[in-house]
Amino acid sequence: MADMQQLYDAVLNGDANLARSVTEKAIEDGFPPKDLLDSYMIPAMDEVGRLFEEDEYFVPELLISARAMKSALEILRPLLAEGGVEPVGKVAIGTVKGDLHDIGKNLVAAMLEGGGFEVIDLGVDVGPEKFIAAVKEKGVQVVAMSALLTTTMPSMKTTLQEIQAAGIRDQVKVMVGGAPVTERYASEIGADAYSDNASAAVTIARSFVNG
Ligand code: B1M
Repeated sequence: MADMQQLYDAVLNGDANLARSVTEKAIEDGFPPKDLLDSYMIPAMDEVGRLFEEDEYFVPELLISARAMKSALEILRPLLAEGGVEPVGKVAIGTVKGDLHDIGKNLVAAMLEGGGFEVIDLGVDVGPEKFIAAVKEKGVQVVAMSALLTTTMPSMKTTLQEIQAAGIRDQVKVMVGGAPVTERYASEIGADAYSDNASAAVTIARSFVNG
């Protein structure tokens, strides 16, 4: 019988191989995929977020936990889709035009997935047209933009202006983040929220979809 505490610990400690093998064993043993996610993996990621906020975990620990979570999720994702489990919401995330940094963006995407969101990862160097297409064609409720360069931060403003010009601003909440971005900048450009870390981004996205 799979030891489910091991799954929680594997995500918490960033052990991707163990996370994968316990998940495989649990599925073989007949554990419902959604229980694995809701009762062990998401609580472990919540704990990772808490430890990060309390300065007990740092970026490397976040990254390895996110990787462990992702490797177990790869097994669960098709099973969850089959079971018709609805995601809590849909987010399109990308690093803005001109910017190729993706470590922080990937971490935010993995934490959002861990938080039960369907994440459409648009990648890096993402222009306004791709964010707009995700809102129009995929029905995302949240657009999340990341920038690591002071020279690419204005792409966030341009994207917001183009979302407005496309007439879809009221259909979507926009969140921004990345090392040089500030709360003040977010409010100046008319974003709905700023987040300085991946775990807070999940809390904000949840507040958006829960009204
Ligand atoms: Co670049 N780089 N880089 N770089 N790079 C920085 C950002 C820099 C600060 C280094 C420095 O000079 N000290 C500097 C920017 C200066 C500035 O503009 N103020 C810089 C520069 C100048 C450049 C180049 C221009 C260098 C050159 O070619 N001359 C070039 C630009 C390329 C381009 O993008 N067009 C460049 C290239 C690169 C590499 C390709 C080598 C590599 C990126 C690899 C990759 O991402 N795949 C790289 C790296 C690794 C860095 C540093 C060292 C690390 C960035 C990182 O990954 N941090 C960085 C210096 C530093 O930060 N110490 C630097 C870890 C990551 C987890 O943190 O992304 O901040 P971060 O994400 C956090 C939060 O910000 C937040 O959550 C994350 C987790 O808590 N967050 C969000 C991020 N996005 C969010 C979105 C949200 C919410 C929260 O929702 C919307």
